[in-house]
Amino acid sequence: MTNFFKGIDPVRFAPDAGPDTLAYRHYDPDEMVAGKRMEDHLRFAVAWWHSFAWPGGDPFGGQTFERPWFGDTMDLARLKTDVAFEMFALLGQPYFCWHDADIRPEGDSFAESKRNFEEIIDYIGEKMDAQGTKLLWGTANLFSHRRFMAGAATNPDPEVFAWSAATVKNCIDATHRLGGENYVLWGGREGYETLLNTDLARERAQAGRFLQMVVEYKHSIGFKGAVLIEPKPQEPTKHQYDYDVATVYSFLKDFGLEDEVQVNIEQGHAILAGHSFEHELATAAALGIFGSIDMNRNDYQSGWDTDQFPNNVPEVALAYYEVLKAGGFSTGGTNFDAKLRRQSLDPNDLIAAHAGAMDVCARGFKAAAAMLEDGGLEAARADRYAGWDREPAKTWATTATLGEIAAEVEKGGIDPQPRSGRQEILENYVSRFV
Ligand code: 3MF
Ligand code: MG
Repeated sequence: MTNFFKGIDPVRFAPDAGPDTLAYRHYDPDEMVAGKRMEDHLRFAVAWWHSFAWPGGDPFGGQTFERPWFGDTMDLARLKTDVAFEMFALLGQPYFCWHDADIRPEGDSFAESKRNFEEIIDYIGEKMDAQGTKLLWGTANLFSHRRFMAGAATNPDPEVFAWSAATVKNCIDATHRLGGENYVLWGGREGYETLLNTDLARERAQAGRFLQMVVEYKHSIGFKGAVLIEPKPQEPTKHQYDYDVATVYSFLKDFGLEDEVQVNIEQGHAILAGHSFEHELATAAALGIFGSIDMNRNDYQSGWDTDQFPNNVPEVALAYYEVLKAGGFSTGGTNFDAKLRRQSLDPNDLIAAHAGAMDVCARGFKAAAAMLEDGGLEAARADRYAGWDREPAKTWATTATLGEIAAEVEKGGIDPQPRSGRQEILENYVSRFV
Protein backbone atom coordinates (compact mmCIF):
# COMPACT_ATOMS: atom_id res chain seq x y z
CA MET A 1 0.00 0.00 0.00
CA THR A 2 1.20 3.52 -0.79
CA ASN A 3 -0.20 6.34 1.29
CA PHE A 4 -1.16 8.56 -1.65
CA PHE A 5 -4.93 8.22 -1.16
CA LYS A 6 -4.64 7.99 2.63
CA GLY A 7 -7.92 8.74 4.41
CA ILE A 8 -10.07 8.41 1.28
CA ASP A 9 -12.80 5.79 1.40
CA PRO A 10 -13.90 3.66 -1.54
CA VAL A 11 -16.73 5.29 -3.49
CA ARG A 12 -19.96 3.32 -3.10
CA PHE A 13 -23.48 3.57 -4.46
CA ALA A 14 -25.31 5.55 -1.74
CA PRO A 15 -28.09 7.67 -3.23
CA ASP A 16 -29.03 9.05 0.19
CA ALA A 17 -25.52 9.99 1.31
CA GLY A 18 -25.13 13.45 2.77
CA PRO A 19 -23.95 16.35 0.58
CA ASP A 20 -20.36 16.15 1.87
CA THR A 21 -19.95 12.44 1.16
CA LEU A 22 -18.36 11.34 -2.07
CA ALA A 23 -20.74 8.63 -3.28
CA TYR A 24 -22.33 7.33 -6.44
CA ARG A 25 -25.84 8.69 -6.44
CA HIS A 26 -26.82 7.32 -9.87
CA TYR A 27 -24.19 4.69 -10.72
CA ASP A 28 -25.22 1.41 -9.21
CA PRO A 29 -23.11 -1.15 -11.11
CA ASP A 30 -25.67 -3.89 -10.41
CA GLU A 31 -28.78 -2.01 -11.43
CA MET A 32 -30.44 -3.66 -14.39
CA VAL A 33 -31.09 -1.20 -17.22
CA ALA A 34 -32.33 -2.33 -20.63
CA GLY A 35 -31.72 -5.96 -19.76
CA LYS A 36 -28.14 -5.65 -18.51
CA ARG A 37 -26.19 -4.56 -15.42
CA MET A 38 -25.16 -0.93 -15.67
CA GLU A 39 -21.50 -1.82 -15.21
CA ASP A 40 -21.71 -4.12 -18.23
CA HIS A 41 -23.35 -1.44 -20.34
CA LEU A 42 -21.08 1.47 -19.50
CA ARG A 43 -17.75 -0.36 -19.16
CA PHE A 44 -15.94 2.60 -17.53
CA ALA A 45 -12.19 2.94 -17.99
CA VAL A 46 -9.58 5.22 -16.39
CA ALA A 47 -6.98 6.74 -18.74
CA TRP A 48 -3.48 6.24 -17.32
CA TRP A 49 -1.97 9.22 -19.16
CA HIS A 50 -4.12 12.01 -17.74
CA SER A 51 -4.40 10.69 -14.20
CA PHE A 52 -0.89 9.43 -13.57
CA ALA A 53 1.48 10.78 -16.23
CA TRP A 54 0.32 14.34 -16.95
CA PRO A 55 2.23 16.92 -14.86
CA GLY A 56 -0.37 19.70 -15.05
CA GLY A 57 1.42 21.90 -17.59
CA ASP A 58 -0.07 24.33 -20.09
CA PRO A 59 1.57 26.44 -22.84
CA PHE A 60 2.44 29.12 -20.26
CA GLY A 61 3.68 27.06 -17.38
CA GLY A 62 5.02 23.67 -16.45
CA GLN A 63 4.30 21.14 -13.79
CA THR A 64 1.77 21.95 -11.08
CA PHE A 65 1.25 18.43 -9.74
CA GLU A 66 3.85 17.00 -7.39
CA ARG A 67 3.41 13.26 -7.51
CA PRO A 68 5.78 10.99 -5.64
CA TRP A 69 6.09 8.74 -8.73
CA PHE A 70 7.23 11.43 -11.19
CA GLY A 71 10.64 10.51 -12.63
CA ASP A 72 12.25 8.10 -15.04
CA THR A 73 13.18 5.04 -13.02
CA MET A 74 11.63 1.60 -12.94
CA ASP A 75 11.02 1.89 -9.19
CA LEU A 76 8.95 5.01 -9.79
CA ALA A 77 7.08 3.30 -12.64
CA ARG A 78 6.15 0.52 -10.21
CA LEU A 79 5.08 3.07 -7.59
CA LYS A 80 2.89 4.76 -10.24
CA THR A 81 1.35 1.35 -11.00
CA ASP A 82 0.65 0.75 -7.30
CA VAL A 83 -1.09 4.12 -6.96
CA ALA A 84 -3.07 3.54 -10.17
CA PHE A 85 -4.43 0.24 -8.92
CA GLU A 86 -5.23 1.81 -5.55
CA MET A 87 -7.31 4.40 -7.38
CA PHE A 88 -9.04 1.66 -9.40
CA ALA A 89 -9.93 -0.07 -6.13
CA LEU A 90 -11.39 3.15 -4.67
CA LEU A 91 -13.48 3.85 -7.77
CA GLY A 92 -14.44 0.28 -8.62
CA GLN A 93 -14.49 1.00 -12.35
CA PRO A 94 -13.88 -2.21 -14.31
CA TYR A 95 -11.29 -1.06 -16.90
CA PHE A 96 -8.26 1.12 -17.60
CA CYS A 97 -6.24 2.13 -20.70
CA TRP A 98 -2.57 3.01 -21.32
CA HIS A 99 0.00 4.21 -23.83
CA ASP A 100 3.41 2.51 -23.60
CA ALA A 101 4.98 5.85 -22.66
CA ASP A 102 2.59 6.33 -19.72
CA ILE A 103 3.66 3.21 -17.92
CA ARG A 104 7.39 2.76 -18.58
CA PRO A 105 10.43 5.04 -18.57
CA GLU A 106 11.93 5.70 -22.02
CA GLY A 107 15.24 3.81 -22.38
CA ASP A 108 18.42 4.91 -24.17
CA SER A 109 17.67 2.48 -26.99
CA PHE A 110 14.66 0.73 -28.49
CA ALA A 111 15.74 -2.47 -26.77
CA GLU A 112 15.95 -0.81 -23.35
CA SER A 113 12.51 0.83 -23.75
CA LYS A 114 11.13 -2.55 -24.70
CA ARG A 115 12.68 -4.23 -21.65
CA ASN A 116 11.26 -1.53 -19.36
CA PHE A 117 7.86 -1.86 -21.01
CA GLU A 118 7.71 -5.63 -20.72
CA GLU A 119 8.79 -5.58 -17.09
CA ILE A 120 6.00 -3.11 -16.22
CA ILE A 121 3.48 -5.06 -18.31
CA ASP A 122 4.30 -8.14 -16.19
CA TYR A 123 3.85 -6.09 -13.02
CA ILE A 124 0.53 -4.68 -14.28
CA GLY A 125 -0.56 -8.20 -15.21
CA GLU A 126 0.01 -9.38 -11.61
CA LYS A 127 -2.02 -6.45 -10.27
CA MET A 128 -4.83 -7.14 -12.74
CA ASP A 129 -4.99 -10.78 -11.67
CA ALA A 130 -5.04 -9.85 -8.00
CA GLN A 131 -7.61 -7.09 -8.30
CA GLY A 132 -9.74 -8.02 -11.30
CA THR A 133 -9.43 -4.66 -13.09
CA LYS A 134 -9.30 -5.27 -16.85
CA LEU A 135 -7.67 -3.59 -19.83
CA LEU A 136 -10.12 -1.88 -22.18
CA TRP A 137 -7.38 -0.95 -24.62
CA GLY A 138 -3.70 -0.42 -25.11
CA THR A 139 -2.09 2.05 -27.48
CA ALA A 140 1.31 3.40 -28.51
CA ASN A 141 2.37 6.97 -27.88
CA LEU A 142 3.71 7.91 -31.31
CA PHE A 143 3.46 11.67 -30.80
CA SER A 144 5.33 12.91 -27.69
CA HIS A 145 8.98 12.06 -28.38
CA ARG A 146 10.75 14.45 -30.78
CA ARG A 147 11.47 11.60 -33.22
CA PHE A 148 7.73 11.73 -34.07
CA MET A 149 7.57 15.47 -34.69
CA ALA A 150 6.87 14.93 -38.42
CA GLY A 151 4.56 11.97 -37.87
CA ALA A 152 4.87 8.24 -37.17
CA ALA A 153 3.49 6.08 -40.02
CA THR A 154 3.27 9.18 -42.22
CA ASN A 155 6.80 10.41 -41.50
CA PRO A 156 8.95 11.40 -44.50
CA ASP A 157 11.75 9.37 -42.88
CA PRO A 158 11.20 5.61 -43.38
CA GLU A 159 13.22 4.88 -40.22
CA VAL A 160 10.52 6.57 -38.15
CA PHE A 161 7.94 4.43 -39.97
CA ALA A 162 9.92 1.32 -39.00
CA TRP A 163 10.39 2.47 -35.37
CA SER A 164 6.64 3.11 -35.17
CA ALA A 165 5.82 -0.31 -36.65
CA ALA A 166 8.07 -2.01 -34.08
CA THR A 167 6.50 0.01 -31.26
CA VAL A 168 2.95 -0.82 -32.32
CA LYS A 169 3.87 -4.50 -32.63
CA ASN A 170 5.10 -4.54 -29.02
CA CYS A 171 2.04 -2.65 -27.81
CA ILE A 172 -0.34 -5.08 -29.56
CA ASP A 173 1.62 -7.99 -28.05
CA ALA A 174 1.28 -6.46 -24.57
CA THR A 175 -2.41 -5.67 -25.04
CA HIS A 176 -2.96 -9.26 -26.12
CA ARG A 177 -0.95 -10.61 -23.20
CA LEU A 178 -3.06 -8.61 -20.71
CA GLY A 179 -6.34 -9.74 -22.30
CA GLY A 180 -7.08 -6.22 -23.61
CA GLU A 181 -10.35 -5.91 -25.49
CA ASN A 182 -9.27 -3.35 -28.11
CA TYR A 183 -6.18 -1.82 -29.63
CA VAL A 184 -6.40 1.92 -30.39
CA LEU A 185 -4.53 4.06 -32.91
CA TRP A 186 -4.80 7.81 -32.57
CA GLY A 187 -2.88 9.61 -35.31
CA GLY A 188 -1.53 12.35 -33.07
CA ARG A 189 0.99 13.68 -35.56
CA GLU A 190 -0.32 11.87 -38.63
CA GLY A 191 -1.03 15.10 -40.46
CA TYR A 192 0.92 18.13 -41.58
CA GLU A 193 1.71 21.75 -40.82
CA THR A 194 2.23 23.01 -44.37
CA LEU A 195 1.76 21.60 -47.88
CA LEU A 196 4.98 23.37 -48.87
CA ASN A 197 6.97 20.45 -47.48
CA THR A 198 4.37 17.66 -47.56
CA ASP A 199 3.57 14.90 -50.05
CA LEU A 200 -0.01 14.34 -48.92
CA ALA A 201 -0.79 11.43 -51.23
CA ARG A 202 2.34 9.55 -50.21
CA GLU A 203 1.73 10.09 -46.51
CA ARG A 204 -1.85 8.83 -46.83
CA ALA A 205 -0.59 5.71 -48.63
CA GLN A 206 1.97 5.12 -45.84
CA ALA A 207 -0.82 5.35 -43.23
CA GLY A 208 -2.91 2.84 -45.21
CA ARG A 209 -0.05 0.38 -45.54
CA PHE A 210 0.73 0.74 -41.83
CA LEU A 211 -2.85 -0.01 -40.81
CA GLN A 212 -3.01 -3.01 -43.14
CA MET A 213 0.07 -4.43 -41.38
CA VAL A 214 -1.49 -3.79 -37.96
CA VAL A 215 -4.61 -5.74 -38.93
CA GLU A 216 -2.56 -8.55 -40.48
CA TYR A 217 -0.46 -8.78 -37.31
CA LYS A 218 -3.47 -8.80 -35.02
CA HIS A 219 -4.82 -11.84 -36.87
CA SER A 220 -1.43 -13.56 -36.97
CA ILE A 221 -1.17 -13.61 -33.15
CA GLY A 222 -4.83 -14.47 -32.60
CA PHE A 223 -5.76 -11.15 -30.96
CA LYS A 224 -9.55 -11.13 -30.98
CA GLY A 225 -10.01 -7.54 -29.80
CA ALA A 226 -11.04 -4.73 -32.11
CA VAL A 227 -8.61 -2.37 -33.82
CA LEU A 228 -9.91 1.17 -33.38
CA ILE A 229 -8.93 4.45 -35.03
CA GLU A 230 -9.58 7.60 -33.02
CA PRO A 231 -10.50 10.53 -35.29
CA LYS A 232 -9.40 14.09 -34.49
CA PRO A 233 -9.36 17.04 -36.91
CA GLN A 234 -6.35 19.00 -35.66
CA GLU A 235 -4.10 19.53 -32.65
CA PRO A 236 -1.27 18.82 -32.46
CA THR A 237 -0.90 19.11 -36.25
CA LYS A 238 -2.74 21.73 -38.25
CA HIS A 239 -4.37 19.20 -40.60
CA GLN A 240 -4.86 15.64 -39.36
CA TYR A 241 -5.62 12.81 -41.75
CA ASP A 242 -8.18 11.17 -39.42
CA TYR A 243 -10.33 14.31 -39.36
CA ASP A 244 -13.64 12.77 -38.35
CA VAL A 245 -15.62 9.53 -38.61
CA ALA A 246 -16.64 10.06 -42.24
CA THR A 247 -13.05 10.82 -43.27
CA VAL A 248 -11.78 7.72 -41.47
CA TYR A 249 -14.43 5.62 -43.18
CA SER A 250 -13.36 6.72 -46.66
CA PHE A 251 -9.76 5.98 -45.70
CA LEU A 252 -10.70 2.49 -44.48
CA LYS A 253 -12.65 1.82 -47.69
CA ASP A 254 -9.70 2.92 -49.76
CA PHE A 255 -7.43 0.40 -48.08
CA GLY A 256 -9.97 -2.44 -47.82
CA LEU A 257 -10.18 -2.20 -44.03
CA GLU A 258 -13.79 -1.14 -43.43
CA ASP A 259 -14.71 -4.56 -42.03
CA GLU A 260 -11.56 -4.80 -39.92
CA VAL A 261 -11.28 -1.46 -38.15
CA GLN A 262 -13.78 0.54 -36.11
CA VAL A 263 -13.65 3.95 -34.47
CA ASN A 264 -13.04 5.20 -30.95
CA ILE A 265 -15.00 8.45 -30.88
CA GLU A 266 -14.07 11.23 -28.46
CA GLN A 267 -16.53 13.93 -27.42
CA GLY A 268 -13.91 16.70 -27.53
CA HIS A 269 -12.61 15.65 -30.93
CA ALA A 270 -16.15 15.70 -32.34
CA ILE A 271 -16.54 19.28 -31.11
CA LEU A 272 -13.18 20.31 -32.63
CA ALA A 273 -14.37 18.87 -35.96
CA GLY A 274 -17.43 21.12 -35.82
CA HIS A 275 -19.77 18.22 -35.07
CA SER A 276 -21.73 17.11 -32.06
CA PHE A 277 -20.70 13.92 -30.26
CA GLU A 278 -23.99 12.30 -31.22
CA HIS A 279 -23.43 13.18 -34.89
CA GLU A 280 -20.15 11.28 -34.87
CA LEU A 281 -21.72 8.33 -33.03
CA ALA A 282 -24.69 8.17 -35.40
CA THR A 283 -22.38 8.41 -38.43
CA ALA A 284 -20.24 5.54 -37.16
CA ALA A 285 -23.31 3.42 -36.46
CA ALA A 286 -24.72 4.15 -39.92
CA LEU A 287 -21.43 3.11 -41.52
CA GLY A 288 -21.08 0.00 -39.34
CA ILE A 289 -17.81 1.08 -37.69
CA PHE A 290 -18.90 2.10 -34.18
CA GLY A 291 -16.49 0.72 -31.57
CA SER A 292 -15.84 2.68 -28.38
CA ILE A 293 -15.91 6.15 -26.84
CA ASP A 294 -13.53 8.54 -25.14
CA MET A 295 -15.86 10.39 -22.82
CA ASN A 296 -14.89 13.92 -21.93
CA ARG A 297 -16.04 17.45 -22.66
CA ASN A 298 -14.52 20.37 -24.51
CA ASP A 299 -14.90 23.96 -23.61
CA TYR A 300 -17.13 25.36 -26.35
CA GLN A 301 -15.35 28.73 -26.51
CA SER A 302 -11.66 27.83 -26.34
CA GLY A 303 -11.19 26.04 -29.67
CA TRP A 304 -8.73 23.48 -28.35
CA ASP A 305 -8.91 20.11 -26.72
CA THR A 306 -9.56 20.78 -23.03
CA ASP A 307 -10.25 17.13 -22.07
CA GLN A 308 -12.51 17.99 -19.12
CA PHE A 309 -14.51 15.46 -17.20
CA PRO A 310 -18.11 15.24 -18.46
CA ASN A 311 -20.69 17.14 -16.42
CA ASN A 312 -23.57 17.81 -18.79
CA VAL A 313 -26.30 15.21 -18.31
CA PRO A 314 -28.50 16.15 -21.31
CA GLU A 315 -25.48 15.96 -23.67
CA VAL A 316 -24.33 12.67 -22.25
CA ALA A 317 -27.88 11.30 -22.55
CA LEU A 318 -28.06 12.12 -26.26
CA ALA A 319 -24.68 10.43 -26.80
CA TYR A 320 -25.68 7.23 -24.98
CA TYR A 321 -28.97 7.27 -26.87
CA GLU A 322 -26.93 6.81 -30.07
CA VAL A 323 -24.75 4.18 -28.40
CA LEU A 324 -27.84 2.22 -27.35
CA LYS A 325 -29.42 2.60 -30.78
CA ALA A 326 -26.22 1.18 -32.24
CA GLY A 327 -26.73 -1.89 -30.03
CA GLY A 328 -24.50 -0.75 -27.15
CA PHE A 329 -20.84 -1.61 -26.66
CA SER A 330 -19.41 -4.99 -27.54
CA THR A 331 -15.62 -4.75 -27.11
CA GLY A 332 -15.83 -0.98 -26.53
CA GLY A 333 -16.54 1.05 -23.43
CA THR A 334 -16.53 4.50 -21.83
CA ASN A 335 -12.94 5.66 -21.40
CA PHE A 336 -12.48 8.88 -19.44
CA ASP A 337 -9.95 10.61 -21.65
CA ALA A 338 -10.20 13.51 -19.23
CA LYS A 339 -7.81 15.39 -16.99
CA LEU A 340 -8.04 17.51 -13.90
CA ARG A 341 -7.69 21.26 -14.14
CA ARG A 342 -4.11 22.15 -13.23
CA GLN A 343 -5.13 23.76 -9.94
CA SER A 344 -6.80 20.53 -8.76
CA LEU A 345 -3.80 19.37 -6.80
CA ASP A 346 -5.25 17.04 -4.20
CA PRO A 347 -5.41 13.25 -4.45
CA ASN A 348 -9.11 13.54 -3.67
CA ASP A 349 -9.61 15.70 -6.78
CA LEU A 350 -8.69 12.67 -8.90
CA ILE A 351 -11.24 10.50 -7.14
CA ALA A 352 -13.99 13.14 -7.17
CA ALA A 353 -13.44 13.86 -10.88
CA HIS A 354 -13.87 10.23 -11.89
CA ALA A 355 -16.69 9.47 -9.46
CA GLY A 356 -18.63 12.55 -10.58
CA ALA A 357 -18.08 11.67 -14.24
CA MET A 358 -19.29 8.11 -13.69
CA ASP A 359 -22.40 9.45 -12.01
CA VAL A 360 -23.11 11.93 -14.81
CA CYS A 361 -22.71 9.11 -17.33
CA ALA A 362 -24.97 6.79 -15.34
CA ARG A 363 -27.65 9.44 -15.07
CA GLY A 364 -27.45 10.27 -18.77
CA PHE A 365 -27.38 6.60 -19.68
CA LYS A 366 -30.52 5.84 -17.67
CA ALA A 367 -32.28 8.78 -19.31
CA ALA A 368 -31.24 7.46 -22.73
CA ALA A 369 -32.44 3.95 -21.94
CA ALA A 370 -35.78 5.27 -20.67
CA MET A 371 -36.20 7.39 -23.79
CA LEU A 372 -35.46 4.45 -26.05
CA GLU A 373 -37.83 2.23 -24.11
CA ASP A 374 -40.59 4.83 -24.24
CA GLY A 375 -40.03 4.96 -27.98
CA GLY A 376 -41.28 8.51 -28.55
CA LEU A 377 -38.37 9.62 -30.73
CA GLU A 378 -38.35 6.41 -32.75
CA ALA A 379 -42.10 6.59 -33.33
CA ALA A 380 -41.81 10.21 -34.48
CA ARG A 381 -38.93 9.31 -36.76
CA ALA A 382 -40.76 6.32 -38.21
CA ASP A 383 -43.78 8.50 -38.88
CA ARG A 384 -41.65 11.15 -40.57
CA TYR A 385 -40.21 8.64 -43.05
CA ALA A 386 -43.33 6.46 -43.37
CA GLY A 387 -43.85 7.45 -47.00
CA TRP A 388 -40.72 5.50 -47.91
CA ASP A 389 -42.22 2.26 -46.61
CA ARG A 390 -45.04 2.37 -49.18
CA GLU A 391 -45.24 2.11 -52.95
CA PRO A 392 -44.35 3.80 -55.18
CA ALA A 393 -41.52 5.20 -53.01
CA LYS A 394 -40.16 1.72 -52.26
CA THR A 395 -39.54 1.28 -55.99
CA TRP A 396 -38.06 4.78 -56.27
CA ALA A 397 -35.56 3.86 -53.57
CA THR A 398 -34.52 0.64 -55.28
CA THR A 399 -35.07 -0.05 -58.97
CA ALA A 400 -36.78 2.93 -60.63
CA THR A 401 -34.90 5.08 -63.14
CA LEU A 402 -34.87 8.84 -63.17
CA GLY A 403 -36.99 8.72 -66.34
CA GLU A 404 -39.64 6.44 -64.78
CA ILE A 405 -39.94 8.68 -61.72
CA ALA A 406 -40.22 11.74 -63.97
CA ALA A 407 -43.01 10.05 -65.96
CA GLU A 408 -44.98 9.39 -62.77
CA VAL A 409 -44.60 12.99 -61.60
CA GLU A 410 -45.64 14.33 -65.03
CA LYS A 411 -48.75 12.12 -65.01
CA GLY A 412 -50.01 14.19 -62.03
CA GLY A 413 -51.13 13.08 -58.59
CA ILE A 414 -47.80 13.74 -56.96
CA ASP A 415 -48.08 16.98 -55.03
CA PRO A 416 -45.62 17.32 -52.10
CA GLN A 417 -47.12 18.91 -48.97
CA PRO A 418 -44.61 20.37 -46.47
CA ARG A 419 -44.95 18.97 -42.93
CA SER A 420 -43.64 20.28 -39.65
CA GLY A 421 -40.33 18.84 -38.48
CA ARG A 422 -41.69 19.22 -34.91
CA GLN A 423 -38.23 19.96 -33.52
CA GLU A 424 -39.38 21.92 -30.46
CA ILE A 425 -41.95 19.26 -29.61
CA LEU A 426 -39.20 16.62 -29.74
CA GLU A 427 -36.86 18.80 -27.66
CA ASN A 428 -39.63 19.12 -25.06
CA TYR A 429 -39.97 15.34 -25.15
CA VAL A 430 -36.24 14.86 -24.45
CA SER A 431 -36.41 17.33 -21.54
CA ARG A 432 -38.91 15.08 -19.80
CA PHE A 433 -36.21 12.40 -19.49
CA VAL A 434 -33.00 14.31 -18.76
C1 3MF B 1 -5.68 13.14 -27.84
C2 3MF B 1 -6.32 11.90 -27.42
C3 3MF B 1 -5.38 10.80 -27.12
C4 3MF B 1 -5.94 9.47 -27.43
C5 3MF B 1 -4.94 8.42 -27.09
C6 3MF B 1 -5.35 7.07 -27.46
C7 3MF B 1 -3.71 11.27 -25.48
O1 3MF B 1 -6.55 14.17 -28.06
O2 3MF B 1 -7.51 11.82 -27.29
O3 3MF B 1 -5.02 10.87 -25.75
O4 3MF B 1 -7.14 9.22 -26.78
O5 3MF B 1 -3.76 8.68 -27.74
O6 3MF B 1 -5.82 6.98 -28.75
MG1 MG C 1 -8.93 10.36 -26.78
